[in-house]
Amino acid sequence: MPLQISKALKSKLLDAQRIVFFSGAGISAESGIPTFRGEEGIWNKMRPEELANFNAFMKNPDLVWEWYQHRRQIMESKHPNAAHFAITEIEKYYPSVIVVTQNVDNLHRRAGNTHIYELHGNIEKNYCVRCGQRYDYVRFEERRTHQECQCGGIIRPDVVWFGELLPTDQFSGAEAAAESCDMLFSIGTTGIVMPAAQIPVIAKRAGAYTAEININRTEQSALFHEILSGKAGEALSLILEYIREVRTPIQ
Ligand code: BV8
Ligand code: ZN
Repeated sequence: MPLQISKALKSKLLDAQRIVFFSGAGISAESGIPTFRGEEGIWNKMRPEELANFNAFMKNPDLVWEWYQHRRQIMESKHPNAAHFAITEIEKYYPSVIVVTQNVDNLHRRAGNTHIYELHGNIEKNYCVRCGQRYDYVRFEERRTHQECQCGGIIRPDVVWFGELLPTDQFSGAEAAAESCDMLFSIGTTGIVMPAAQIPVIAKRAGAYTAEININRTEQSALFHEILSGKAGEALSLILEYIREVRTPIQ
């Protein structure tokens, strides 16, 4: 059955002023970036505990560094897809459109979104564990061995590992956005990882109309007013098409 937008969702899109798009790895799947927990998920081959945590990194920096270099290489050759670009276009039709992403792949930024909270960091950013010196958007040729700072400290990716706190400015900004939006779309996330998965709960509690866009049901599906069961690119293009029919661009 082709994807459709319900009457309720249409009327909300007509009157909304502030929309939050909450995204997970599934929004980047159509760009060719593997998700974490799908059939081809990267967590299937190796467990997050082994790689995406600080102790694993300090115990075996080369292994973890190589994994991130491998993922950077994948991301370098990929591009934002229709889902990312639809959100950038939707920005033109509403006073406030905010992206809250769990992804570290930088694709929302590359698609031109202007207001983004990166809850789990950004794989293109790095810093020295010892002195904090930043090495953002530096392209390290060396793939296998970890890199050291001038001070001798180890350079790590600026992503949030399991057991690490989320950047407070990012998470509090995302919470405030969820508390004050009229609508929240949750796109391509299993809704497992905390505290990120709280964002749709906060929005709903604050009275926002919430919709989930996913190719599967998730642990959070029961939370949402509406489920759009389909691919992110397709669903968001359909939503953009409807918005273009009923609203005029404000910027
Ligand atoms: C913290 C960055 C506290 C690194 C990531 C037990 C219960 C509750 C919580 C915990 C617990 N034990 C431990 C915790 C806390 C832990 C946690 O939540 N664990 C989970 C696994 C249970 N959380 C943490 O550790 C967080 N920190 O809690 O600190 C603290 C307190 C005091 C003092 C110190 C600390 C930090 C979590 C951050 C981890 N970092 N990433 C990196 O990327 O390398 S998480 C990682 O998972 C990614 O960020 C990813 O975005 C995120 C969530 O995954 P999803 O995005 O949902 O991706 P997934 O593959 O799972 O799903 C894809 C979905 O897309 C699927 O639903 C699929 O159907 C759908 N899909 C696929 N294709 C499409 C599609 N949908 C639409 N269209 C398509 N085409
Ligand atoms: Zn240093």
